Amino acid sequence: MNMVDRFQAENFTQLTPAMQTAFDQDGVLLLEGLVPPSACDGLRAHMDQMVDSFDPQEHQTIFSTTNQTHSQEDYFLSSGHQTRFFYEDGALDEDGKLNRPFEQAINKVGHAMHDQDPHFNQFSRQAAFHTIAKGLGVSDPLLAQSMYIFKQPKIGGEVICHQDATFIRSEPNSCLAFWVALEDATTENGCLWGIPGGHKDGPLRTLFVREGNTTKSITLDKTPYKEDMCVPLPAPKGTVIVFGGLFPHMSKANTSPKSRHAFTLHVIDANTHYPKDNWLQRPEHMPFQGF
Ligand SMILES: O=C(O)CCC(=O)C(=O)O
Repeated sequence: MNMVDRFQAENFTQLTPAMQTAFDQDGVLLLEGLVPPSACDGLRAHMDQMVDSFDPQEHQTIFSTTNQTHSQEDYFLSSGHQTRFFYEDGALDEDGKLNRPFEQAINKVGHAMHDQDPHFNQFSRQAAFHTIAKGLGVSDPLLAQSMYIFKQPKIGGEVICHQDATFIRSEPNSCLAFWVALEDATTENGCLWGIPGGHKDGPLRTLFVREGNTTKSITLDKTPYKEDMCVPLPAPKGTVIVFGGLFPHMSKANTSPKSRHAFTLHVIDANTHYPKDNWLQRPEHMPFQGF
């Protein structure tokens, strides 16, 4: 198994040549300890409060209209500049009613907390992320998307192998992901997996685009991912996993009794074109902003 290099990054100030080389070769960079435990705990506590103050009725009304699919899609499609709560597959019955307690039903929150919420804003715009983005070639980084992923104990769903440029596409590709372990992510509770070097093994496979009020996937290239080369990327709390838009990665279902909370941030380069058919769009008065 081709394991990827790991770097101790408690006192991170700059990317080292070894980090640059690892990122170029593997397509992924594991920076352990980059985010202090107190900052991870702070973000988790803040999300706890957001969950406590969210009214699940607000979400369920979306499912009570006659055209349920459209309403659900609209809730997603208009989330690019908002803070929206998305459920695990199977957490709602056919009438759109939750079949488990709200706090155990949430899959993720997204996609603009970095602009909407002061705590997330501060976390997302930490100096180290800016330095890393620039160091890895994103000359004028814009923060496009933030997500808080719960990977709930027992029901946290699988994420199949994909490339993030499918969802955050710029021309040319400049998507860079920061995936932050807010608690220990292990093979038991559904850590990330990735294919070292997979970013060089074939082009972007799929596009996920908006078409009117709905979305569709377009196959660009049928080259299969070499999933047998996929390796686990266990990440102790505070680790930041950085990867580009072409890096194939996935995570297995969390069948363990432990949660696996993570925060992700995606940036693109302002010096690229961001197509209008990307699913994630901003209203004109709320453009993507930099660090
Ligand atoms: O956190 C996970 O389990 C998967 C996240 C992921 O693949 C993504 O956000 O692109």
